[in-house]
Amino acid sequence: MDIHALQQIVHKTRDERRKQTIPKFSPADRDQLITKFHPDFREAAYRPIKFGPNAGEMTVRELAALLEGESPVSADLDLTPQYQADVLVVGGGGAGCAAALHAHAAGAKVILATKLRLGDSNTVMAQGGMQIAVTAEDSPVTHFLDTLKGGHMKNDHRLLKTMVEEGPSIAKWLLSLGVIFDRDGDGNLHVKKGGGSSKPRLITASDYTGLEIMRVLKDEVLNQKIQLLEFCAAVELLSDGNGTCTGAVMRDMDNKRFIVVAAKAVILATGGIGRLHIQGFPTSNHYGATGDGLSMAYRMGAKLMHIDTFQYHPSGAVYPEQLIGALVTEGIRSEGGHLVNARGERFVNELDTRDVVSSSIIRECEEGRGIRTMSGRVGVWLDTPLLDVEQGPGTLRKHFPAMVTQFERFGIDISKDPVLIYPTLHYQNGGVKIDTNGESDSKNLFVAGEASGGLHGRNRLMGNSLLDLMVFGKRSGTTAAQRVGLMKQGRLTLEHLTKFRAEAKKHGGSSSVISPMVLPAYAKKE
Ligand code: MEZ
Repeated sequence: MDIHALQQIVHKTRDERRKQTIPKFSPADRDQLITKFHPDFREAAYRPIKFGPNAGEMTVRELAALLEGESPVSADLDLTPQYQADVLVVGGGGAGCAAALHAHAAGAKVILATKLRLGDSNTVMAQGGMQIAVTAEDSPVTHFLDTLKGGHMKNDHRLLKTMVEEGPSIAKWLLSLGVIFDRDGDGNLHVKKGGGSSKPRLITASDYTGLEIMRVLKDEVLNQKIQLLEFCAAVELLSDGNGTCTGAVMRDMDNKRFIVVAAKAVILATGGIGRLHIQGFPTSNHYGATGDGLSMAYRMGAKLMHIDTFQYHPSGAVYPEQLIGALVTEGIRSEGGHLVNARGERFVNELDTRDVVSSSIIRECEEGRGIRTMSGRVGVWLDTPLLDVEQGPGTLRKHFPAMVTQFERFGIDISKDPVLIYPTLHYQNGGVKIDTNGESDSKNLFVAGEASGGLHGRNRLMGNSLLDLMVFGKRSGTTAAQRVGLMKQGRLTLEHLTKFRAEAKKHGGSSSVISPMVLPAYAKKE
């Protein structure tokens, strides 16, 4: 059936649905639902890691292959450095820019290297806001408890305490740099409620919050004249032979040659992993999200944590085909948008945590209550026109201009017609284990933002990623700069890689997988 014919059920059932309140699931029902339908629980998708710091632990096959993969750097590479820095930041998204700015402000000579352009990152994809306890009714303690509950109590308490307590100072810093957040009628920061949160706590810049933050951070990196290496992908770390990180080997993607950067400390801010398309899922992530930092840190001997859990954002676009996997912000559900199955029924409290909402969408589709497109994809409806019906014509366009435009480009008016959605691979809940200053198990190797792990437990709450990357970008940048002030540059060796290769050989590691991946598997080969 044509998509417009299928949409009619949403319009027909709207008035009836508006009278309903859908209760949240009991803890036991949530657990049962997640265990049965969440992709994290599909055993066949997982296998144990054969060797290295996380040997024997389970992760998805796509990531296990990369962690055990072969470095593109040969043992006899000439390690004479072309560049020298106090602090090398790898990654040009929010975490990387925040780390570089704070390291620079603390007096370090900083190089920021990024494999695409400055700003190309998942930060710009974060639409619906940033959680910070800024209102009189809210507090960092409440933020802590909400996040802990959302993370299934598996969050690292010290990281979480640090993040929620530093939130308000981050908001101030961003405002001082010129980020334009939404305000209410009294001029205070306007706050919205996100899934799994007990208080309205999301500060927003319309539905392009991450993009607005990145606009300002990018400008500031340029204003401060921080040295940039664009189209320059880190592919291997360097060590002094005693486990301390001393720089990185980069791939100059324009000239197809290796570059050696000597640095007294390295901050990996390489972002997420969506472009591995774990379990065949589409993704909301940017083109460079291939988990590079995880493989490099792993070879260096840094432990990873929670790498068996990923976030599948409930609302990835299913139609039109050009937008498959693209994010349809949770903000629309926060403002009252209903999720509706093929029978016109609601089936979950739309503001439950993401793992619960995604599992319930998958359940609807697997049990035959999903909507199938002509190309064979399946999803459920997000009733977007409801916002205009409830809050007056023009609401959707006013509150979600980026979302309206994203669909308008394909001739779809989401204020008139509902959107077909299905979970999309959005975030890696885990990553490299860090302490509260962002330092990994390997000395002078720091990790900030999505590449790090522990803070979010087994399920991240909406809006906590933007705060995470600002707080730990800042802390890693400042700590690294202060640490290296009086230090001498250490030796540049690949001894950690030689050890790793020996272990790989012992355990039957495959040399056919080159890691890090740098660009998605479907990118044009060099
Ligand atoms: O934190 C996020 O993932 C986020 C804000 C996403 C969204 O739905 O807008």
